[in-house]
Amino acid sequence: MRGDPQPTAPTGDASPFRFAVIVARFNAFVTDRLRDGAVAALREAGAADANVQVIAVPGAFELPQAARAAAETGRFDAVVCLGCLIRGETPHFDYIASAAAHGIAAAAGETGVPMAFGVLTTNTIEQATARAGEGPDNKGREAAAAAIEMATLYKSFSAATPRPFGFRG
Ligand code: DLZ
Repeated sequence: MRGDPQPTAPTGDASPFRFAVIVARFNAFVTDRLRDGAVAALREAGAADANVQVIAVPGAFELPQAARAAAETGRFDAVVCLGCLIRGETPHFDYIASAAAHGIAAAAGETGVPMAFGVLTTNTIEQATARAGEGPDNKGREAAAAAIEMATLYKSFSAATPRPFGFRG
């Protein structure tokens, strides 16, 4: 039997953080809803509107470029990347999906700014819209929750007192 695929960690308090929400316009009928879910989740977790900047890019291929550029400004504690690829509709689905996933992971690793992956890769339009509805199953919401959790984690690292290697006290 399949386990619960939803993240189990608490969303946490978004109020100390600044977020970039980067949204691909391609398949906007889905990505607009992912964006709305992400922004709603950030607000509900306490993020001020002034601390949530929504940035549009043409398609999922451009998400890593914009995510990296946003992170390099130093103005964001976390980046939420949102897009939608539908296999039957997208001839180079695998190339774009791979470029987006690897590019976002690389940008997060190299900039030190956490980035959440809210890019749908589905076989059908129905599967995509089912993951972008109102409510907790919206993958934009899930990506926002991941961004809050990671921003909180990174903050805890910077607040931690360094200890010598091997210290056990
Ligand atoms: C070109 C293209 C195609 C065919 N399909 C999608 C898609 O399903 N989802 C998406 O976000 N973007 C798609 N794109 C656009 C590319 O991501 C990119 O914007 C263009 O190739 C320009 O670089």
